[in-house]
Amino acid sequence: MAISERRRLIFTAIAVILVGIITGLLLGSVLLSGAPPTKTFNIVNYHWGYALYDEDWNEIEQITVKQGTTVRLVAFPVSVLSDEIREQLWQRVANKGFGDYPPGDPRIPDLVRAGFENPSYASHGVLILPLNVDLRPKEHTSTLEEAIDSVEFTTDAIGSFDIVCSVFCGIGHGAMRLDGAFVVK
Ligand SMILES: [Cu+2]
Repeated sequence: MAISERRRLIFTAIAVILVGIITGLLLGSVLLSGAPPTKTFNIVNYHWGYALYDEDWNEIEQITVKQGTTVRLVAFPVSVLSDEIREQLWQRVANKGFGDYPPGDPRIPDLVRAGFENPSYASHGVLILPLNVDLRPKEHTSTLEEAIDSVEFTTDAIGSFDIVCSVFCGIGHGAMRLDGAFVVK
């Protein structure tokens, strides 16, 4: 074999190996840098309280995510939920009591139900002040798009954050809060 031919073979071999290494590195970096999926949580607000659900509508006690997670929060008014879930939530109001109505007062679900039939039944807000989240879902709209409100953001600060109401919604407004509802670890 002539020297120049051998040299050409060696060069070709080196070139093939280099291309292989570079392709491998590029593929690896693309796979590793793939952004983690967005985590979605549903928040329902009602007279007067909040209920939290994961993206499959399993109820959860609090939203817990790791720092750096991209989170999508979707806020729903009770008017878009099933009668069954609404009754469940109003029963919670009865268990807590409000205003002149003591905890467990059996008149409360009827009162809230009657209020809900009124087209001006108040809407509520989902405010997480330190995270700049302020969602304003609307009751009694004609489309779901008008009713829900959502936001997407990446968690930055570690901590435990409260949800409070940002819309003056009546007698239970001051009590409408969920302490430690959003936790970033
Ligand atoms: Cu309010």
